[in-house]
Amino acid sequence: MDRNRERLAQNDPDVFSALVGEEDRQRRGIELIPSENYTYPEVLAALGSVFTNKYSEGYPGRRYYGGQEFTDQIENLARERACALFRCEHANVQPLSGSPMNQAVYLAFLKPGDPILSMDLSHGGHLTHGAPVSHMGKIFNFVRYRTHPEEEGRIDFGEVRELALAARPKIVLAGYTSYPRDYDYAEFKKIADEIDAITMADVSHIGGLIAGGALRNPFDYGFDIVTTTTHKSLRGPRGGMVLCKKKFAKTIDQSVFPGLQGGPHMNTIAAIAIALGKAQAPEFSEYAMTCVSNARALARTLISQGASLVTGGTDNHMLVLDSVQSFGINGRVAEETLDQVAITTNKQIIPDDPNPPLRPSGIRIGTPAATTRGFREVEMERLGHWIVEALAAHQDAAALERIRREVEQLCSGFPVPGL
Ligand code: DSN
Repeated sequence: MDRNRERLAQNDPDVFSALVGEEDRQRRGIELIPSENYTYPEVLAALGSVFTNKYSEGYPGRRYYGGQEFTDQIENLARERACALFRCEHANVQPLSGSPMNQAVYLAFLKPGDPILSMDLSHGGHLTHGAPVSHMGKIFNFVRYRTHPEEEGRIDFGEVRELALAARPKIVLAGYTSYPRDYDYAEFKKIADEIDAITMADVSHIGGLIAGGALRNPFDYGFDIVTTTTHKSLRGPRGGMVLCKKKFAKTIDQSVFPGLQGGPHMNTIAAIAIALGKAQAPEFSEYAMTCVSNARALARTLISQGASLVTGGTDNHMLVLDSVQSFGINGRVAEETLDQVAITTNKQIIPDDPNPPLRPSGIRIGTPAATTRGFREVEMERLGHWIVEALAAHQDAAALERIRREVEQLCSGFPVPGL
């Protein structure tokens, strides 16, 4: 045991026992929540480092506190690596996580009441894309596009254009949190150009897949601003980045600090630099491609067993399973059933869901964490069979117990990084 861990065990056994419990949970079962991952041991080391002691308001070379030679080094490194990886001109790596990251962009360009076009939460958009319950949804006038069953659950760009021409939003936002397809950024850009709007993509879920070349990069289609969290498919610490064209750099930087935030979390920025460095290696590209091929293998298995997936499949790392249609159970029951067999997923509303968010009609399933752990198509197929078996037998305690043992047996052959 390392010295700091030993001190924690001795000095705060309550926190230590929860930590050990969580390590055991992560080791025993498999994580299939699409927004989660197992980060690198190096990232864990940086997060627990003395960079957490430091206040660094401002930006490299222009700080409000002394003692910044090493914080400047790591923030510059993170910014340079982000720009190289995403082929962009400027990166702000200070957002504390996804919500402030998106808020900083809105507050940089919009006044209260201004229109912005985004994906409806109930059709796959994120809470921070203007859900009525969010503060941003109350401050700005979010106009929402949706997906359509007659378009196989895809976006209808005719509708996006009509909404854009009618509302004349200042920002056209492409981004999702529960949509298993890639986006056609060229179409969004064409529509935004017609009304002279800023193009913003929130690629939080797929940042790692874009960095690894497995999905389209919005900057290749002329987008102005891309936001991404760093802890999902990018495999870094919990944090956020705003990437943009040079002409927006100053406005974005001022909006993050001093506009919205105070001191950046320098231990997180050190960890972001590490994750971005790892993402520059050729193996990361292989990882990104495997997240996608694993998702396809899982989708094929589920569909072949009669399960119903929103949009009929996946282009990315994520599947949205309609548990009501497939197994006659709501997403909460499905999530709890899979918890019992050591497979972690999350309940999820599906487009035009008649059920409420805490008892929605589906679950989300994703591959980034399982892929990090070394799962390949053969393991995804086994998981697919267990998922179907467990959901179909959700009231059969003996069957669930047997499946749990089988899942744990499989997981024992795939160590969690850092554990
Ligand atoms: N909560 C994240 C997700 O699961 O998609 C997004 O913030």
